[in-house]
Amino acid sequence: MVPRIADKSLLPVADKVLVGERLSFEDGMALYRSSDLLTVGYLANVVRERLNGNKTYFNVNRHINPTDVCVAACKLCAFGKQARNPTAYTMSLEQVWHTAGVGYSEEVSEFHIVGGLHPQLGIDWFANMFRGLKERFPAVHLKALTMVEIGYLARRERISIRETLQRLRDAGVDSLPGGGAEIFSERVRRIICDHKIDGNEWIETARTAHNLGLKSNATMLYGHIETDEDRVDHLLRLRALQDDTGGFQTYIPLAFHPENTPMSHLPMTSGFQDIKAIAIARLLLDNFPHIKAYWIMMTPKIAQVAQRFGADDIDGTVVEEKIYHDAGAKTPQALRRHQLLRLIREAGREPTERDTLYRKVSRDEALLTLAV
Ligand code: V47
Repeated sequence: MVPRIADKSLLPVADKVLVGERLSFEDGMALYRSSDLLTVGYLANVVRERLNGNKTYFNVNRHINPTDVCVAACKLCAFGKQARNPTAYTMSLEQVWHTAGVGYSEEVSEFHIVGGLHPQLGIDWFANMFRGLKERFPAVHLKALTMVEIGYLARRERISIRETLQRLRDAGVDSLPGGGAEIFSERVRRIICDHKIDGNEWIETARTAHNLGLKSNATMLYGHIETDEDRVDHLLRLRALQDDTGGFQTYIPLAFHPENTPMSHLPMTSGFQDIKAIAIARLLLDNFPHIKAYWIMMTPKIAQVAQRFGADDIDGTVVEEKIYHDAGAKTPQALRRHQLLRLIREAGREPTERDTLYRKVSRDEALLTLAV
């Protein structure tokens, strides 16, 4: 039974969603223009349950940011610093390996490794870092380097994107995270991140990774100076690539955090916008298996509600997040496993621990209750 639809402009969209028909650019615009959050969310939840039933996925992961030195100076970012900034840091390889081990337990299944575009760190440094991590933590999946870092390394080394990815894969990289996509619109990119690869290069780098058998994620940064048209365009360009390669696993909408950035005059996104970003993504990205409500960015409270509005993943324990906390995020830097389980269960969902490739991870619950 379909609930009463308050916003009649959504009727044609609802008809399509309920029979599994693909939505158009205009449908995406109708969804963004609508304030009928309950209808948008209801439709997204139908698709979410069709694809993922009652499961909400999470993982036990650790973020590692080897350096915050960055040549790009993006207006959206509070994390990257110039090398001469006295507060900038770059870890030695030993420090990276040590950081990976801090708080490490057999439970950790993923290291999420991203950093700035450091002019002195070449591909050999990264390859050694990944080899060293694999030697020390052979069972941990390395989800590392955004398309932007791959593009920068390739240019720096004067080698192709394909060769860059091959060399990093041979050194231990198992998949790529979804960062750096920001918003593909040229007009907006010129203002918020003009020194990094453009939208087409991001897409083509992802295509090359997928063609080499490397899975990746995708993101969109919203809540700054982009329009609804830019958002829908971004999502449809991701959908088109996914039609070609099938290499994306999950999509993560990232709300802009303005504090400590050159765009600090902009307001934070609202809960309404955050929930809409999840729900509309679930509806437009019909070929993405998963939509993640990243609790660090959305707050645990909104990420929990999002599990009824299209999301089926809440990310992981994270441990030591820097990019959002440098930009003023007030969320904790880590959540324990039992806290994630509680959030998910209270949303009426079935917590399902996964590895990075969404394979189910089974644990001995009796041992875990001792560990939490
Ligand atoms: O690439 C940077 C964004 C991204 C700000 O793939 C900002 O599983 C908001 O990509 N306000 C990094 N956003 C985070 C990211 C991510 C996170 C969780 C999971 C995965 C995954 C990927 O954060 C950056 C950039 O797009 N970002 N600065 C800021 N001030």
